[in-house]
Amino acid sequence: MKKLISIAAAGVLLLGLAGCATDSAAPGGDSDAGPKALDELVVGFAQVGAESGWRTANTKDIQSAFADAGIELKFSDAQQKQENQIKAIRSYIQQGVDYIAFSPVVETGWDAVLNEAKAAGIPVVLTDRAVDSQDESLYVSFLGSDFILEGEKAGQWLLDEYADTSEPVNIVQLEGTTGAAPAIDRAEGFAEKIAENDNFQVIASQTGDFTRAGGKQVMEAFLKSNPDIDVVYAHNDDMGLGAIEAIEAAGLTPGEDIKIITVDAVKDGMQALADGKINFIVECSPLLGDQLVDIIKTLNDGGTVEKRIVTEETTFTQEQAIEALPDRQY
Ligand code: GZL
Repeated sequence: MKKLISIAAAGVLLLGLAGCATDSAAPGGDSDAGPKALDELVVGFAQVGAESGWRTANTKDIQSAFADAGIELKFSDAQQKQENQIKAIRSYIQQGVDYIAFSPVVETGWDAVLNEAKAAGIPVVLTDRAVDSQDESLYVSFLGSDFILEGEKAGQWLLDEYADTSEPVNIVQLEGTTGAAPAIDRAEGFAEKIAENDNFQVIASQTGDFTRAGGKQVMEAFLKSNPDIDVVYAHNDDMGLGAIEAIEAAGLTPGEDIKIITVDAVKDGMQALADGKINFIVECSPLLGDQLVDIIKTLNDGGTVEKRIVTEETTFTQEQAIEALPDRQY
């Protein structure tokens, strides 16, 4: 009799384990039970920080999209520190959320924590910024911009603007956060494009960490050590706005004595563009919330999503900014 009971108990244990393995491997819940109701879903989002107008617009848009969808969003702000994002992701794994989404502050150093999410059966979606991991199974999808193209668009404007110039054009570059995908790629795309005109030379390049204060501080140093700067290429509006403060403090006229190109097209940047203090802005949309909700809903329904979903973006001249400003959402 004892033998019979022990075999039955072993059988129940195996079934239970099998059931557990199926549950933990199923994205967003138990694949046998089908999709969860949206109000049962929990998503953990690890945000970079609140370093720029773009970031605060991105956070607001994601939070309102999940609120509108009735999906619980756990949110963390890493103050631009990778260790804080990793801590937040680990905490979401501990809490057993259904999905994790995050914008990696830098490209490298994510494999360990993403493998922990994978082992826990929690699908991960990258938003805004990418990781350089060789193992693409560590995330379901990347949703964001083509930063190389953004850099190329900035460089193309310069080529057109100086098409008839035979004089050297001295450019200083305000880089985004060191190691961040937008900083790496916007520099790459821009450099490739301006190489088409050998009058262009980047005489100084340094990170302003995507902040207005950082852009101002670096631009002050550039102005002190470079007497004849023609152009500033800033990887985001906030650093460009900081550069404007430094240029004006030096008694020069931004947009005229020194031309400025930035990326993002947030309201403050567009206002400076309309006022003639910035000459050209390449748009980078922070409005990723609805697309992220759609990805989560599709996965929850057992569907599949594209590995890379690139957002639609445009560019703005001073005239276009004057027209677009009244309807600008962020
Ligand atoms: C780009 C985003 C960048 C913005 C900056 O998608 O990661 O970070 O261009 C923001 O304004 O700080």
